[in-house]
Amino acid sequence: MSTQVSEEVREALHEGRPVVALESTIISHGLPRPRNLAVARELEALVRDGGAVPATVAVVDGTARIGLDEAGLVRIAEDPAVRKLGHRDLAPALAAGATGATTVSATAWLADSAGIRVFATGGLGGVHREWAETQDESADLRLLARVGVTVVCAGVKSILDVPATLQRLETLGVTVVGYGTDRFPGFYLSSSGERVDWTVRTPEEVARVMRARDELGGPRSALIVGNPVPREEQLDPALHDRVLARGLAAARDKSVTGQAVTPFLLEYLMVHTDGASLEANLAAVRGNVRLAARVAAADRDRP
Ligand code: PSU
Ligand code: MN
Repeated sequence: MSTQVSEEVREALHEGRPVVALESTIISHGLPRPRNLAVARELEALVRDGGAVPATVAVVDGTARIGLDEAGLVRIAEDPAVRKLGHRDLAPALAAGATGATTVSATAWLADSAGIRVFATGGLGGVHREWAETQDESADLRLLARVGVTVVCAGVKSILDVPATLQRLETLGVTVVGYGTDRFPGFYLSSSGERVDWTVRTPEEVARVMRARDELGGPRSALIVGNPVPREEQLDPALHDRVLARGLAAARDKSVTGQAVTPFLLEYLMVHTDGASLEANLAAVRGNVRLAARVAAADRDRP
C-alpha cells in the first residue's frame, strides 16, 4: 500500500483516543541540522505529555507514512536528498518511490484522510508579498479550504503578505479564530497587527467550535486556531522588520523562486538575527503542539 498509518496511531484512532498530526517540512527544510532531529523528537514528546499520540507525517521510500518511527524521523531530519512535498507532489513522489517531507497542505490532506482531526505546525504558508508579479501563493490555503482538520498555528509566516493572506482565507471560506487574542498572530511576533473576527480562550471552546462545525455539515474546510508566541519569547519586532526587508531584497537579487522561497527566507532570518528568529520559531511551534494536544483531548471528551 502507498499509504501506511502506524500501528500506534491506528489503535489510538480506533479507540477514540486523541491524536495530533505533525508536519515534517519544518524538520527537513525549516530548521538547521542537527537541531532539527532533537526538535522532531521533542515535539512528539510534547504531544505525549499532553496525553495524545503524535502522528508525524512524511513520505519514506514511496510510502506516505502517518506516524513515523524513530528511523523515519532520523531519515527526514538527516538525509539531504529529502524533498519538500506539497499536496500536489504526493502522487509523483509515491509513484517514483521518493522520500520527502510533507508541507502543511500535504500533511493536512493525509491526516484528514486517516481520520485525524487536529494538526499542529509553526506558521502556515500564504500569499507572498510579491504576489502581483510572481503569483506565489502557498498551496496550503486552497487545501485548507477542502479538509475538515483543525490547524493550530502561530498564524502565517511573517515573511508573507499577512492582510492578503487573511483576505484569501476569507474568500476561501476557511474559519479563523484567535486563541486568547483578537489579533492574528505574526509567527515570530505575537501579533501581526491584523484583527480576527473570533476569539476562543480554552481548548474546550475550540472543541465546541469543531463540534458545531460537524453538526452544521456542509462543505468541509479547516478551522485555523491562531495561537500567538508568548510576548516574552517573540522576536524583537524592530529587528524582525529590519532583517526581513534585507532578506526579501536578497531573495529578489538571487532570483529565488517557487518552493525555495520560504526556506530561503527562514534561513536568512535565522542567520541575520544570530539565531533569535529560530528561538522564536521554536517557541511558537512548541506552544502550538502543546495546545493541539489539549484540543485533541477536549475533542475526544465529547458528551
Ligand atoms: N512552519 C514553520 N516552518 C516551516 C513551515 C511551517 O515554522 O518550514 C513549512 C510548512 O510545511 C508550510 C511550508 O506548509 O513551510 C510553506 O511553504 P510554501 O510557502 O512553499 O508553500
Ligand atoms: Mn510558494
